[in-house]
Amino acid sequence: MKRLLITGANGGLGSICRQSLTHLAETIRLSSRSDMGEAAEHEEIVRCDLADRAAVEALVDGCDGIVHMGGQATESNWEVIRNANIDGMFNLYDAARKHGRPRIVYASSNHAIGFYRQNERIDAAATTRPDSLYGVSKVFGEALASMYHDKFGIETACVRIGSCFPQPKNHRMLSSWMSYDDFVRLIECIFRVPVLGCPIIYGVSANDSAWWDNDAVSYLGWHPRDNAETHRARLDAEFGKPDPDSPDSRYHGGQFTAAPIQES
Ligand code: 15L
Repeated sequence: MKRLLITGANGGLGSICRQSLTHLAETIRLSSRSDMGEAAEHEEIVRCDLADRAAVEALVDGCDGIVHMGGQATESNWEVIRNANIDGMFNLYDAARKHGRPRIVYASSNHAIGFYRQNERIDAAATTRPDSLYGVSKVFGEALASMYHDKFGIETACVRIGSCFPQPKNHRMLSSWMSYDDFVRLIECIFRVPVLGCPIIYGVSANDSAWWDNDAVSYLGWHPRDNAETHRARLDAEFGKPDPDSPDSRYHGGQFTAAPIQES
């Protein structure tokens, strides 16, 4: 690509993208609401609030790929969710429609299906069961991506990211964890495949106890290599046996299923 836009470049995964995706484009344009430091030679830095429609139009102009990591990444009150994940998503997609229809990686989340029980294995065809306002906003984003694909041909990989951290932090993440290396390999596959479409992809490593089936996207050629199981002994030693009645042991979405609606 000539220019790849990474939104949310200061977030946990945005920073990984900034470090690890330089080989995908001649220029990487980075956006965030906060200070991103000095631009490297191949970088352009744009401070931008996704809720600002005109600013997002200018941000997207000239980009032939987008990795959309921006927005609110956990549960919050409705105003925060709406600005970042509803208005922000619309602004991004409508700008993409007007400016060359770039291919998009959308950071959706397992919280779009968080109310499935941990004894249920699901695939991309499963009905959504969001576990929070945040999860609802991720379902909205997937629906928006689908509409912009069907109507305007914009291709999006809707990645329902599990728990993408350096290592699993608790027993739930033995199922939901995705390593940074598997995440980067996934983004490479998404931009390499000749025809992407608008698939739902579960962002999860090759964990022995994974709940999510990615058979529908085997055409991407993505073969995750890491396995959270290698962390089980450490987690057992640190936390002991998990409480079977805790939301973290019951539902795919863990604690998000028990989060209250926050007043503004
Ligand atoms: C998410 O969607 C969050 O962005 C992340 O912080 C984790 O909480 C993750 O889900 C998870 O479910 O572990």
